[in-house]
Amino acid sequence: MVMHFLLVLLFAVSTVVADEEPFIGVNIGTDLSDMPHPTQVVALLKAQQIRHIRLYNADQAMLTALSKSGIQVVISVPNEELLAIGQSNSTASNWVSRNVLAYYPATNITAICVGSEVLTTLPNVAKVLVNALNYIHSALVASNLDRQIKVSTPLPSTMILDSFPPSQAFFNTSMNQVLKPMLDFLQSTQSYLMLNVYPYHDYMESNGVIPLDYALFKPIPPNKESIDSNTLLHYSNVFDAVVDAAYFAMSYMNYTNIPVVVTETGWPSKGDSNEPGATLANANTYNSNLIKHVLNKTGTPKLPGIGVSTYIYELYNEDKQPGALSEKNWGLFDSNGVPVYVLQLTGSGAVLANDTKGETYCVAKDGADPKMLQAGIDWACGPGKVDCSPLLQGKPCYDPDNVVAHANYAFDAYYHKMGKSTESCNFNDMATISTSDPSHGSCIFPGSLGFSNAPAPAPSHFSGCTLLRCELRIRSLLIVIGLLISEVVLL
Ligand SMILES: *[C@@H]1O[C@H](CO)[C@@H](O)[C@H](O)[C@H]1NC(C)=O
Ligand SMILES: *[C@@H]1O[C@H](CO)[C@@H](O)[C@H](O)[C@H]1NC(C)=O
Ligand SMILES: *[C@@H]1O[C@H](CO)[C@@H](O)[C@H](O)[C@H]1NC(C)=O
Ligand SMILES: *[C@@H]1O[C@H](CO)[C@@H](O)[C@H](O)[C@H]1NC(C)=O
Ligand SMILES: *[C@@H]1O[C@H](CO)[C@@H](O)[C@H](O)[C@H]1NC(C)=O
Ligand SMILES: CC(=O)N[C@H]1CO[C@H](CO)[C@@H](O)[C@@H]1O
Repeated sequence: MVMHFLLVLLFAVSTVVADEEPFIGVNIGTDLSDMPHPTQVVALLKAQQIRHIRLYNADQAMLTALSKSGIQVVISVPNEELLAIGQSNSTASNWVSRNVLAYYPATNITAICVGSEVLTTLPNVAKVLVNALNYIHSALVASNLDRQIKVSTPLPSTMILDSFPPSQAFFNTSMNQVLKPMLDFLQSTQSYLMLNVYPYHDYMESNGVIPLDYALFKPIPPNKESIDSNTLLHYSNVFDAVVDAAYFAMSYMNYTNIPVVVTETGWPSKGDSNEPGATLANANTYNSNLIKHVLNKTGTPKLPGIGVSTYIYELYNEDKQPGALSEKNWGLFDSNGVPVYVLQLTGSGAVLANDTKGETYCVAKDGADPKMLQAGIDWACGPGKVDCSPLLQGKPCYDPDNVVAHANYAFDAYYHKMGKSTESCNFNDMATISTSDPSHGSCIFPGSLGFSNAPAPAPSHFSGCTLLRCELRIRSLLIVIGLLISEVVLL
């Protein structure tokens, strides 16, 4: 077995080439009860220097607002429209006229996602997927736009089985009838494999076997790296392992020159009590490290130097997403365009300018009399009608249990409740306005942009299981088994 994979490795020398700089883009889901107007969305994108986005449809107002913005746009054929398009060349050609030709080139459409995760979610549509790809592509050829606009379809990484060690990964063979012509299509049209990668789910569902640091791209000691025993490549994060699994799965089918673009990845900033991995600190760490990793052009262990352009899931928190609390909290921003947390991107170049809000806080003055502070707390939490429940024993802001720390929280909560009026930060002259965020651990102060140094709690439960996530779980178990095996091999 090992020999076999080494041979594949030696002879299937990859010809994937980097023809452009890797970039970071952002997905824009619209399941918000107060979805901002497209002009506001585009204003946010510009303010944040986001130059690549992916839409889940081809919304007319969005595509109009994006006109002449300089932003490169991936549009999508929604799954509901796929059956009709895959059955009729003229329906496909009409779709391209209405949704591409009507906006291009003013709106810089660079790719079309034909459906999303079709093979795993819509088996009846899977049969026409390759037709749909071909029809959409031939409509672009007819308009001489096939070189500017790529056509592909995002796959969930759950389609890759045995993904650790990556060199043994292969596509679920039950999909071969669609996969082979699909990869032929991607190769002959010089398109790319679109892959959705969710280390969050891998981590959550591994029940502690995948170390959090490995999922979050945190530095891990060399002796803790996962080693692919066939290739001796060292893996220091889940993201690279999954992307390499895709490269190996393709090369196993003799496709060695199709680049991978990650169409979705991210981390939720909040979750239900059985989703302990979904925290502000973890979301911030994952997305900050991801951005640095992608823009650093490190590539993956299999293809060092070949950057993997990546779209973060997602721009906004989508409060109308069904399911677990985490499903509503993958966003980088709330509907007002306020960052959910401040990414830590020092030194990574101009993407996602993070400091958009000169936030202020109301805290106890240095040296203030503890008795006076206590009186202020009592007033704020009583007549002042501040929600002081986070200060109760067992709640996030109980510790440190001292009057100054509790006064800071109560004063700041009152100040924000009163719309940050200067008069509301007085408390008998015991309080002062500050620009540094007093949040600590999981105690997030009112007005905080959310960055917190909270250590992530250890995973203790399985998360809820929606249709899609159940599939993810199966793959995670395989990764886990792979990790175990590789550790045994190391020993
Ligand atoms: C779209 O963006 C790419 C990359 O910046 C650029 O090369 C191309 O000319 C743009 N196309 C249009 C139609 O603006
Ligand atoms: C499909 O339509 C395109 C134009 O949109 C045309 O160039 C192509 O030949 C058609 N293909 C088939 C199989 O009819
Ligand atoms: C492979 O795909 C088939 C069809 O979608 C699915 O029923 C099966 O569970 C998958 N196999 C694995 C191991 O995930
Ligand atoms: C890949 O190519 C090799 C050598 O040409 C061939 O032996 C093998 O059967 C091919 N594998 C697949 C899955 O087509
Ligand atoms: C970027 O990659 C270089 C090596 O190519 C490495 O030395 C450097 O530490 C990396 N920077 C970050 C921020 O990861
Ligand atoms: C791109 C950008 O503006 N990054 C900033 C994010 O915030 C940190 C800390 O405030 C700055 O150092 C970065 O320059």
